[in-house]
Amino acid sequence: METPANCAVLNTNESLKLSITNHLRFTLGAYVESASENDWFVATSLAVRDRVMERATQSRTKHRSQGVRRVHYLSLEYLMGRLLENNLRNSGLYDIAKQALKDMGKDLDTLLQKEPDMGLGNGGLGRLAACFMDSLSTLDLPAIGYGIHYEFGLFRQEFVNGRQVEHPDAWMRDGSPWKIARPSYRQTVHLYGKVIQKFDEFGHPHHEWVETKCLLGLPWDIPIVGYDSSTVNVLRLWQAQADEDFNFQVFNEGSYVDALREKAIAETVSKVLYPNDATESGKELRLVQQYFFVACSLADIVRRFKNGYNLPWSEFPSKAAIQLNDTHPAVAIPELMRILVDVERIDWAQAWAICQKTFSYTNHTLLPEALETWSTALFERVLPRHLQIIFEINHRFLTGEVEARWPGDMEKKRVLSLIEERGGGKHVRMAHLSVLGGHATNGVAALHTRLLCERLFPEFFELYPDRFLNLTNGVTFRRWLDVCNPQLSALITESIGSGWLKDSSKLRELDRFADDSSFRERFQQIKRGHKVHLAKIIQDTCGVSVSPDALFDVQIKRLHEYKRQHLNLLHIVSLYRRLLENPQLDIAPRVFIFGAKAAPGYYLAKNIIHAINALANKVNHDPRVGGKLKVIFMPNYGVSIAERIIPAADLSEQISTAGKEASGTGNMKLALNGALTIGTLDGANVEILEEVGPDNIFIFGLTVEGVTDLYKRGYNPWDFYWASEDLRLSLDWLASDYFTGNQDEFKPLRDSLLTHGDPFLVMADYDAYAASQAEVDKAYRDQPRWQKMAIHNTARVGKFSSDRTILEYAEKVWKLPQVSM
Ligand code: 26Q
Repeated sequence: METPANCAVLNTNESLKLSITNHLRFTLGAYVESASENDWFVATSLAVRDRVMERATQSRTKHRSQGVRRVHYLSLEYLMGRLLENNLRNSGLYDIAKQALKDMGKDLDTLLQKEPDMGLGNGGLGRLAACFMDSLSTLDLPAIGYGIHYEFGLFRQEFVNGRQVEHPDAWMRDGSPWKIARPSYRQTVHLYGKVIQKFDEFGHPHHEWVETKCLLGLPWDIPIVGYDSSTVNVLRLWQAQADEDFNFQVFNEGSYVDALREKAIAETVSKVLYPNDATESGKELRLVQQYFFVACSLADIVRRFKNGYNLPWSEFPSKAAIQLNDTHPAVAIPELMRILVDVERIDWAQAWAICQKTFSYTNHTLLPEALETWSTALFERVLPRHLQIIFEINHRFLTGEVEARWPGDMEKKRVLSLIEERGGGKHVRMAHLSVLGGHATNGVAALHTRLLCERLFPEFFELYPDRFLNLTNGVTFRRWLDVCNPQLSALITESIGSGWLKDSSKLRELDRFADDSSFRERFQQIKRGHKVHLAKIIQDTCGVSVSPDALFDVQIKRLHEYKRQHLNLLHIVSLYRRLLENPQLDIAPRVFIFGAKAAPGYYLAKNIIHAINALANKVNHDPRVGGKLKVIFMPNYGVSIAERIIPAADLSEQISTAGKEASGTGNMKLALNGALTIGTLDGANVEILEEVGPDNIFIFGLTVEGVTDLYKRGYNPWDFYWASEDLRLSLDWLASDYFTGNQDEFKPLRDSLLTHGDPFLVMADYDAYAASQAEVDKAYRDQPRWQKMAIHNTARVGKFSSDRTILEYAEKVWKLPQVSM
């Protein structure tokens, strides 16, 4: 006989029904008969959570009792999206839940749409962290993700007269059924204050950080359910709270209101995600956010080490690996040094060795403006002791290893220093700190890693060649195929078995089906089904009707000049113009689909959004184009909208200036779902080309070397302007008053391409891009050929599973065991 307690969490129809109705009645206080859709969504999520939490506890217990090494992933961003469908599919509960709800008169798929996205990130870096969490649990690797419990995630985007308007994203205004507060693991964080040197009774000096301000960090845990695995790791997000004791003094002085104002200020620390995907430097709150979550996370890791084992500190790295997701959490390096040297009183050299064995760093960008630096003046005010530690690390490095390798070479010292001197001020180079403070630095695609070694860190690479390695990014095939495209997932499983979901190399077995016309027909029908669905969404959100038989041409990613949405835009203007000149122009009908948010202060990016919307407004209402052209800008692009667009895409735009896009991951998701790539030889496109073969991809434009040569020769965009009539007319038309009635509206865009030197070589690549687009058009009109190419894409991108990436991290960087339950 089952005990009632056990009955409550069985994976059966009856048990799930009981759980859901119990949550409706006892957790939410609702009547089953009159509960809202949102109540049903919450109750269903809680019923699933019940089934998952026990496994989270078991995983933790097992990891602790076996004393295995864990990886601690430190990231300022996690773009988790929705969790219910993912957790249902990964845990094999989807069909049971669907039936159970149906029995109670509810439609699961409708409830799934009730869930708000957890959008605690900007773009690729944040979504990568989410894919990695999925793979870590799936592969039974012991892991904890640490981040910030932002009250407001990335802004919600609206268009008003074609312009981006930002609104707050109150993702957890109604609470979230997935997160659980852990008040017993609350941490205290110190900030500001000053450092004093003290001496013990033997005359040995040490440092004390005093007169600090205190903050509390409350952890919220989110269970991470792997696919077909018993491991449930957690994502632990810190929320800032005021330290009530600290304010007691003020209360006693009768300044009740002042005290509460202090409290409100303390709580701003985890209030909002910075909506930039390139550095916004010098913002004190950002530094405080970084240190706040790093200090909480390290204290948590240290607590676990001290309570769990009775080991000397030298064994710390054998229990804990810490991965820095870009330099954003790099203050963890001086923080661990502070704990070891000031608190635990370990000598410097030993502490430094522990640090280097513990940390590793992933670089996500080569763009000089996106490399984080902090002015030493600001750093000293917020974290005085940490700045001292950084200076000491730097002093020992420059006078030790650098001097030994390049005696007397001041130039080498200048370029390697952790401190940069510019414009009269000193700045801490967080990337240098990250390379120096760890044992591994990796880039996120082969080309990017090569450029990292050759161009960004050549002297560090000379000094420590073994410290650098490539770990090409990947994406989780569960969310980006099984969840978002269950129809294709089922067809693949029917054709080659379900092994591909855990071993993506098996997808290659699909390759031979490219020559099977009945398979091609089914593959195409699935794509068409998604296009019909997306067309409906487009109709509902944009009020534009599009044909599912048109070529769906998709560019979805953050808006940035280097990603060159304006290159795409110029080509559409050209098509529009050529169609008006010649209404008989024989081209396959196309729907151009954009999804992109611009950083609120990125003026030119917002100008490009406005230009695309203005063009869309004209094209979509112009009867003369005969339905051959539509332009759609889907507002509020995010994970959930991506899950609708990606399965419906025919063409994937990956058109960054060569050398600027570190990897890209949307390129992988789209290829996996059978979209063909039009792209430059940049980031992971290079490796996608290697995998799918040159016949199944459209590559154009300058290479990294071509870009360098062009700059060396002296780039003049006017040369290209005058050389291409098509380009000239398109750009001039766009910048005229035709699209908005105001001839100055898109002057910033035009000026950036001409008077301001076109830093991302849009003009230089335009003709090659247009020619490549003509090839796309030709290929699409040969549908059997196109379908074959699409199938080869799905079949050949198994390399880009985040499982492969994570297994490489586990083997080469973290040295982690797989621990099955
Ligand atoms: C830094 C300081 C202050 C405010 C914001 C930031 C900040 C925030 C987010 C800087 C950068 C980011 C995000 C960068 C990012 O998403 N990079 C992308 O990472 C992907 C995963 O590796 C790559 O595929 C993309 O090529 C890369 O652009």
